[in-house]
Amino acid sequence: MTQQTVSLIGVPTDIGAGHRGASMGPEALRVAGLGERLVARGLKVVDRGNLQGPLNPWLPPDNGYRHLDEVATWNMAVHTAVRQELQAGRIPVMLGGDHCLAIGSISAVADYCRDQGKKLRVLWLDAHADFNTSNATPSGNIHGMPVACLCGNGPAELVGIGNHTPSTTPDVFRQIGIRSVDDGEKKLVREYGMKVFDMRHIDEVGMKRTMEEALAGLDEDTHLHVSFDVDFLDPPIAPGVGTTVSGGPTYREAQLCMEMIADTGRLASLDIVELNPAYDVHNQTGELAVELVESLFGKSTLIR
Ligand code: Z70
Ligand code: MN
Ligand code: MN
Ligand code: MN
Repeated sequence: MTQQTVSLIGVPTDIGAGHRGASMGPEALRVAGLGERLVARGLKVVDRGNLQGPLNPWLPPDNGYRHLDEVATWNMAVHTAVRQELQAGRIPVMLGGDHCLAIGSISAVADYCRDQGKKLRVLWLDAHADFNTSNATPSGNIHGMPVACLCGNGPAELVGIGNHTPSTTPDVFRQIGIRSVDDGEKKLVREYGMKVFDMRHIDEVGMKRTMEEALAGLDEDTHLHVSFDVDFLDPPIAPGVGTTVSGGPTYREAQLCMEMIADTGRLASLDIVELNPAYDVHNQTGELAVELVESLFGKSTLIR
Protein backbone atom coordinates (compact mmCIF):
# COMPACT_ATOMS: atom_id res chain seq x y z
CA MET A 1 0.00 0.00 0.00
CA THR A 2 1.20 3.52 -0.70
CA GLN A 3 2.34 5.56 2.26
CA GLN A 4 -0.46 7.67 3.72
CA THR A 5 0.14 11.28 4.69
CA VAL A 6 -1.28 12.81 7.84
CA SER A 7 -1.67 16.60 8.10
CA LEU A 8 -1.59 18.00 11.60
CA ILE A 9 -3.71 21.16 11.86
CA GLY A 10 -3.47 23.09 15.14
CA VAL A 11 -6.70 24.82 16.16
CA PRO A 12 -5.69 26.76 19.28
CA THR A 13 -9.04 27.94 20.55
CA ASP A 14 -11.16 27.72 23.66
CA ILE A 15 -13.75 30.04 22.15
CA GLY A 16 -16.58 27.49 22.50
CA ALA A 17 -15.68 26.18 25.96
CA GLY A 18 -16.72 27.02 29.49
CA HIS A 19 -13.15 26.94 30.82
CA ARG A 20 -10.07 28.61 29.41
CA GLY A 21 -7.05 26.59 28.33
CA ALA A 22 -7.98 24.18 25.51
CA SER A 23 -6.24 26.74 23.29
CA MET A 24 -2.99 25.26 24.62
CA GLY A 25 -3.99 21.76 23.45
CA PRO A 26 -2.25 21.75 20.05
CA GLU A 27 1.19 22.41 21.52
CA ALA A 28 0.65 19.88 24.34
CA LEU A 29 -0.13 17.20 21.73
CA ARG A 30 3.02 18.11 19.81
CA VAL A 31 5.11 18.09 23.00
CA ALA A 32 3.68 14.64 23.81
CA GLY A 33 5.19 13.47 20.51
CA LEU A 34 2.14 13.03 18.30
CA GLY A 35 3.98 13.71 15.04
CA GLU A 36 6.95 11.48 15.88
CA ARG A 37 4.68 8.62 16.98
CA LEU A 38 2.75 8.73 13.73
CA VAL A 39 6.02 8.72 11.78
CA ALA A 40 7.00 5.64 13.79
CA ARG A 41 3.73 4.05 12.58
CA GLY A 42 4.98 4.38 9.01
CA LEU A 43 2.94 7.44 8.13
CA LYS A 44 4.23 10.55 6.46
CA VAL A 45 3.44 13.54 8.67
CA VAL A 46 3.23 17.20 7.72
CA ASP A 47 2.55 19.74 10.43
CA ARG A 48 0.59 22.67 9.02
CA GLY A 49 1.17 24.67 12.19
CA ASN A 50 -1.69 26.46 13.90
CA LEU A 51 -4.66 28.15 12.27
CA GLN A 52 -5.28 31.69 13.41
CA GLY A 53 -8.48 33.24 14.65
CA PRO A 54 -9.97 35.71 17.09
CA LEU A 55 -8.87 35.76 20.71
CA ASN A 56 -11.33 34.69 23.38
CA PRO A 57 -13.23 37.79 24.56
CA TRP A 58 -14.60 35.80 27.53
CA LEU A 59 -18.07 37.29 27.43
CA PRO A 60 -21.36 35.97 28.83
CA PRO A 61 -23.91 34.37 26.46
CA ASP A 62 -25.79 36.63 24.08
CA ASN A 63 -29.17 35.21 22.94
CA GLY A 64 -28.15 31.73 24.06
CA TYR A 65 -24.68 31.72 22.47
CA ARG A 66 -21.27 32.68 23.78
CA HIS A 67 -18.87 34.08 21.18
CA LEU A 68 -21.00 33.14 18.18
CA ASP A 69 -19.16 35.39 15.71
CA GLU A 70 -15.75 34.20 16.89
CA VAL A 71 -16.84 30.54 16.72
CA ALA A 72 -18.03 31.11 13.13
CA THR A 73 -14.74 32.76 12.14
CA TRP A 74 -12.64 29.92 13.59
CA ASN A 75 -14.78 27.31 11.92
CA MET A 76 -14.60 28.89 8.48
CA ALA A 77 -10.81 28.63 8.77
CA VAL A 78 -11.05 25.00 9.91
CA HIS A 79 -13.43 24.14 7.07
CA THR A 80 -11.10 25.59 4.43
CA ALA A 81 -8.00 23.89 5.85
CA VAL A 82 -9.64 20.47 6.16
CA ARG A 83 -11.19 20.63 2.72
CA GLN A 84 -7.78 21.45 1.24
CA GLU A 85 -6.03 18.53 2.95
CA LEU A 86 -8.75 16.05 1.94
CA GLN A 87 -8.63 17.28 -1.63
CA ALA A 88 -4.88 16.62 -1.65
CA GLY A 89 -5.46 13.04 -0.48
CA ARG A 90 -4.14 13.53 3.05
CA ILE A 91 -5.62 12.56 6.42
CA PRO A 92 -6.40 15.77 8.32
CA VAL A 93 -5.87 15.56 12.08
CA MET A 94 -7.21 18.48 14.10
CA LEU A 95 -5.20 19.33 17.19
CA GLY A 96 -7.80 21.07 19.32
CA GLY A 97 -8.91 23.27 20.70
CA ASP A 98 -12.43 22.95 21.99
CA HIS A 99 -15.06 20.76 20.32
CA CYS A 100 -16.78 23.60 18.44
CA LEU A 101 -14.08 23.06 15.79
CA ALA A 102 -15.91 19.90 14.67
CA ILE A 103 -18.43 22.14 12.91
CA GLY A 104 -15.69 23.22 10.52
CA SER A 105 -13.94 19.88 10.20
CA ILE A 106 -17.00 17.65 9.77
CA SER A 107 -18.75 20.09 7.40
CA ALA A 108 -15.62 19.90 5.23
CA VAL A 109 -15.52 16.10 5.45
CA ALA A 110 -19.22 15.95 4.53
CA ASP A 111 -18.72 18.27 1.53
CA TYR A 112 -15.79 16.13 0.41
CA CYS A 113 -17.79 12.91 0.74
CA ARG A 114 -20.66 14.39 -1.23
CA ASP A 115 -18.30 15.41 -4.06
CA GLN A 116 -16.56 12.02 -4.06
CA GLY A 117 -19.75 9.96 -3.79
CA LYS A 118 -18.55 8.49 -0.51
CA LYS A 119 -20.59 7.51 2.50
CA LEU A 120 -19.78 9.22 5.79
CA ARG A 121 -19.63 7.67 9.25
CA VAL A 122 -18.72 9.82 12.27
CA LEU A 123 -17.71 8.24 15.56
CA TRP A 124 -18.28 10.81 18.31
CA LEU A 125 -16.24 9.71 21.35
CA ASP A 126 -17.36 11.95 24.20
CA ALA A 127 -18.88 12.15 27.66
CA HIS A 128 -21.36 14.62 26.13
CA ALA A 129 -23.82 14.45 23.25
CA ASP A 130 -22.98 18.04 22.14
CA PHE A 131 -26.53 18.31 20.76
CA ASN A 132 -27.64 21.50 22.50
CA THR A 133 -29.40 24.49 21.01
CA SER A 134 -29.70 28.08 22.23
CA ASN A 135 -32.95 27.09 23.96
CA ALA A 136 -31.72 23.88 25.54
CA THR A 137 -28.23 24.96 26.57
CA PRO A 138 -27.59 25.60 30.26
CA SER A 139 -24.36 27.46 29.45
CA GLY A 140 -24.43 29.04 25.99
CA ASN A 141 -21.12 27.29 25.30
CA ILE A 142 -21.02 26.31 21.65
CA HIS A 143 -18.77 23.27 22.25
CA GLY A 144 -22.00 21.72 23.57
CA MET A 145 -23.72 22.27 20.18
CA PRO A 146 -21.60 21.04 17.24
CA VAL A 147 -23.56 17.86 16.48
CA ALA A 148 -26.84 19.78 16.43
CA CYS A 149 -25.32 22.47 14.16
CA LEU A 150 -23.99 19.83 11.75
CA CYS A 151 -27.50 18.34 11.59
CA GLY A 152 -28.97 21.75 10.75
CA ASN A 153 -30.27 22.66 14.19
CA GLY A 154 -28.41 25.84 15.10
CA PRO A 155 -27.74 29.45 14.12
CA ALA A 156 -27.38 30.33 10.41
CA GLU A 157 -23.78 31.48 11.02
CA LEU A 158 -22.79 27.91 11.96
CA VAL A 159 -25.33 25.76 10.13
CA GLY A 160 -24.33 27.53 6.90
CA ILE A 161 -20.61 26.71 7.07
CA GLY A 162 -19.76 24.58 4.06
CA ASN A 163 -21.42 24.02 0.73
CA HIS A 164 -24.55 22.26 1.90
CA THR A 165 -27.13 22.98 4.60
CA PRO A 166 -27.49 20.94 6.70
CA SER A 167 -23.92 19.67 6.50
CA THR A 168 -24.96 16.15 7.31
CA THR A 169 -27.70 14.04 8.91
CA PRO A 170 -28.15 12.34 12.29
CA ASP A 171 -27.84 8.83 10.83
CA VAL A 172 -24.10 9.25 10.09
CA PHE A 173 -23.24 9.65 13.79
CA ARG A 174 -22.49 7.00 16.37
CA GLN A 175 -21.97 8.55 19.81
CA ILE A 176 -19.91 6.51 22.25
CA GLY A 177 -19.18 6.99 25.97
CA ILE A 178 -22.02 9.45 26.55
CA ARG A 179 -22.88 10.09 30.20
CA SER A 180 -23.79 13.76 30.55
CA VAL A 181 -26.75 15.05 28.57
CA ASP A 182 -28.88 18.04 29.61
CA ASP A 183 -32.66 17.59 29.95
CA GLY A 184 -33.70 19.62 26.90
CA GLU A 185 -30.79 18.16 24.96
CA LYS A 186 -31.95 14.64 25.76
CA LYS A 187 -35.34 15.36 24.17
CA LEU A 188 -33.60 16.52 21.00
CA VAL A 189 -31.32 13.47 20.93
CA ARG A 190 -34.42 11.27 21.00
CA GLU A 191 -36.37 13.41 18.53
CA TYR A 192 -33.54 13.29 15.96
CA GLY A 193 -32.99 9.57 16.51
CA MET A 194 -29.30 9.89 17.37
CA LYS A 195 -27.58 6.53 17.73
CA VAL A 196 -26.09 6.79 21.22
CA PHE A 197 -23.97 4.10 22.83
CA ASP A 198 -23.99 5.55 26.32
CA MET A 199 -22.03 4.28 29.32
CA ARG A 200 -24.99 2.17 30.39
CA HIS A 201 -24.79 0.37 27.05
CA ILE A 202 -21.01 -0.09 27.35
CA ASP A 203 -21.45 -1.41 30.91
CA GLU A 204 -24.12 -3.86 29.81
CA VAL A 205 -22.68 -5.29 26.60
CA GLY A 206 -19.00 -4.32 26.86
CA MET A 207 -16.79 -2.20 24.61
CA LYS A 208 -16.27 -5.02 22.11
CA ARG A 209 -19.91 -5.41 21.18
CA THR A 210 -20.48 -1.66 21.39
CA MET A 211 -17.79 -1.06 18.78
CA GLU A 212 -19.05 -3.89 16.57
CA GLU A 213 -22.43 -2.17 16.59
CA ALA A 214 -21.01 1.31 16.03
CA LEU A 215 -18.85 0.12 13.13
CA ALA A 216 -21.45 -2.12 11.49
CA GLY A 217 -22.18 -1.39 7.84
CA LEU A 218 -18.86 0.24 6.90
CA ASP A 219 -17.62 -0.63 3.43
CA GLU A 220 -14.84 0.38 1.04
CA ASP A 221 -16.79 3.51 0.08
CA THR A 222 -17.09 4.77 3.64
CA HIS A 223 -15.09 7.73 4.91
CA LEU A 224 -14.67 7.25 8.67
CA HIS A 225 -14.20 10.38 10.75
CA VAL A 226 -13.39 10.13 14.46
CA SER A 227 -14.16 13.09 16.70
CA PHE A 228 -12.27 12.28 19.92
CA ASP A 229 -13.20 14.50 22.87
CA VAL A 230 -10.64 13.64 25.53
CA ASP A 231 -13.34 13.95 28.24
CA PHE A 232 -14.60 10.61 26.83
CA LEU A 233 -11.98 9.01 29.09
CA ASP A 234 -12.43 8.19 32.76
CA PRO A 235 -11.23 11.24 34.77
CA PRO A 236 -8.56 9.49 36.92
CA ILE A 237 -6.60 8.61 33.76
CA ALA A 238 -7.40 11.88 31.96
CA PRO A 239 -7.58 14.87 34.33
CA GLY A 240 -6.52 17.36 31.65
CA VAL A 241 -9.94 18.49 30.46
CA GLY A 242 -12.18 21.42 31.42
CA THR A 243 -15.06 19.32 32.71
CA THR A 244 -14.47 15.80 33.94
CA VAL A 245 -17.46 13.47 34.09
CA SER A 246 -17.02 10.34 36.19
CA GLY A 247 -17.65 6.87 34.93
CA GLY A 248 -15.94 6.95 31.55
CA PRO A 249 -14.12 4.20 29.65
CA THR A 250 -11.05 2.77 31.33
CA TYR A 251 -7.61 2.67 29.75
CA ARG A 252 -8.22 -0.81 28.41
CA GLU A 253 -11.70 -0.05 27.10
CA ALA A 254 -10.41 3.06 25.34
CA GLN A 255 -7.53 1.10 23.80
CA LEU A 256 -9.91 -1.57 22.51
CA CYS A 257 -12.18 1.11 21.08
CA MET A 258 -9.27 2.66 19.16
CA GLU A 259 -7.89 -0.70 18.01
CA MET A 260 -11.23 -1.83 16.66
CA ILE A 261 -11.55 1.43 14.70
CA ALA A 262 -8.03 0.89 13.29
CA ASP A 263 -8.93 -2.65 12.24
CA THR A 264 -11.60 -1.31 9.87
CA GLY A 265 -8.88 0.41 7.80
CA ARG A 266 -11.33 3.23 7.06
CA LEU A 267 -10.07 6.08 9.27
CA ALA A 268 -9.75 9.11 7.01
CA SER A 269 -9.94 12.16 9.30
CA LEU A 270 -9.71 12.92 13.03
CA ASP A 271 -10.38 15.60 15.63
CA ILE A 272 -8.53 15.47 18.97
CA VAL A 273 -10.32 18.01 21.15
CA GLU A 274 -10.83 19.44 24.64
CA LEU A 275 -7.35 18.61 25.91
CA ASN A 276 -6.78 21.37 28.47
CA PRO A 277 -3.17 21.61 29.67
CA ALA A 278 -4.21 24.10 32.39
CA TYR A 279 -5.94 21.21 34.17
CA ASP A 280 -3.44 18.49 33.26
CA VAL A 281 -0.72 16.96 35.41
CA HIS A 282 2.67 16.89 33.65
CA ASN A 283 0.91 16.49 30.27
CA GLN A 284 -0.26 12.99 31.21
CA THR A 285 -3.58 13.45 29.43
CA GLY A 286 -1.78 14.73 26.35
CA GLU A 287 0.48 11.68 26.43
CA LEU A 288 -2.48 9.33 26.88
CA ALA A 289 -4.30 10.96 23.97
CA VAL A 290 -1.22 10.43 21.81
CA GLU A 291 -0.97 6.80 22.90
CA LEU A 292 -4.61 6.22 21.99
CA VAL A 293 -4.16 7.92 18.64
CA GLU A 294 -1.25 5.55 17.94
CA SER A 295 -3.69 2.69 18.45
CA LEU A 296 -6.19 4.44 16.21
CA PHE A 297 -3.53 4.38 13.50
CA GLY A 298 -2.87 0.69 13.98
CA LYS A 299 -0.43 0.23 16.86
CA SER A 300 -1.28 -3.01 18.57
CA THR A 301 0.02 -5.24 21.32
CA LEU A 302 -1.47 -8.29 19.62
CA ILE A 303 0.78 -11.33 19.35
CA ARG A 304 -1.53 -13.64 17.43
C1 Z70 B 1 -23.25 20.97 28.58
C2 Z70 B 1 -23.50 22.31 27.91
C3 Z70 B 1 -19.82 20.28 27.11
C4 Z70 B 1 -17.78 19.83 27.55
C5 Z70 B 1 -19.28 19.71 26.02
C6 Z70 B 1 -21.78 20.61 28.54
C7 Z70 B 1 -21.21 20.72 27.19
N1 Z70 B 1 -24.01 19.92 27.91
N2 Z70 B 1 -18.89 20.36 28.04
N3 Z70 B 1 -18.02 19.43 26.35
N4 Z70 B 1 -16.62 19.74 28.18
O1 Z70 B 1 -23.13 23.31 28.50
O2 Z70 B 1 -24.04 22.34 26.82
MN1 MN C 1 -17.47 17.27 23.04
MN1 MN D 1 -17.23 16.40 26.13
MN1 MN E 1 -16.87 23.76 1.33
